[in-house]
Amino acid sequence: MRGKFITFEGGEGAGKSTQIRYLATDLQRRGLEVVVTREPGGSAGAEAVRSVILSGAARDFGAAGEALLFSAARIDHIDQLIEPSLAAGKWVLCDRFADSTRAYQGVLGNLDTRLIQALEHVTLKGLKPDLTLMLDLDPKIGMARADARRGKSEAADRFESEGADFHKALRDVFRDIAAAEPARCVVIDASRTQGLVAADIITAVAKHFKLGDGDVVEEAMS
Ligand code: Z5A
Repeated sequence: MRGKFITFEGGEGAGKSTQIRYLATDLQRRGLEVVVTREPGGSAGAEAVRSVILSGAARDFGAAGEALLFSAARIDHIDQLIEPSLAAGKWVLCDRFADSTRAYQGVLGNLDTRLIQALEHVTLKGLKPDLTLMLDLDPKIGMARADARRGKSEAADRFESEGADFHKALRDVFRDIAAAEPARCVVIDASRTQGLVAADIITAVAKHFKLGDGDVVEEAMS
């Protein structure tokens, strides 16, 4: 049986990477095979594109140029990892996916919606997440978490260095995407402790896919 495809979206420092680990543990304990991956990246070719984009070297290409690069990376990621894993019955948990292109390059980059739709058409070839978890957090808190994690010596990357207005607008865009596709998206309040957020996510996933209760929920909350 084909596996399931779950994506995590949200602003900087919302806790996506942290929460993917909790969910992966829960699903593995249920006996499911899980693949954890991320965008940009997740395959050799896409990781190479990731370092170019996050270094800021492609910033001068503008939003359209960056959208093309994210799309090229996504094609490799889907072909090399996501589709083969789903076909093998694995559950794929992905840290960011096409909603990030819609939000960062599409809306905040002021690109024509038709360009984003055309890119999705050629890139995704019909692939759509079965579930998207939108981690919603005040960007001030998210940026503070990311700053603390990065430490003083490390420079902010291409998107971390955008201003407060950008990150505030981003939060609204992700909320709008979730509101427009309620059957696919669940908004999670990411302002609480890691355990409480994990418990919410595991409950949402169990409900969405009609799984029984897992044992990671109580553990995460303790
Ligand atoms: N991008 C794009 O523009 N277009 C696209 O199509 C795609 C991406 C796919 C990738 O950056 C950048 O590419 C991203 C969008 C853009 N830019 N930004 N900004 P990335 O992969 O390097 O970073 P990220 O995706 O933004 O994730 P992140 O900064 O690593 O944040 P996170 O994964 O959501 O959070 P985390 O690493 O789990 O947690 C951050 C810190 O907070 C860490 O120290 C945790 O221990 C802590 N944390 C986590 N949860 C909590 C709670 N609940 N309470 C307190 N502290 C917590």
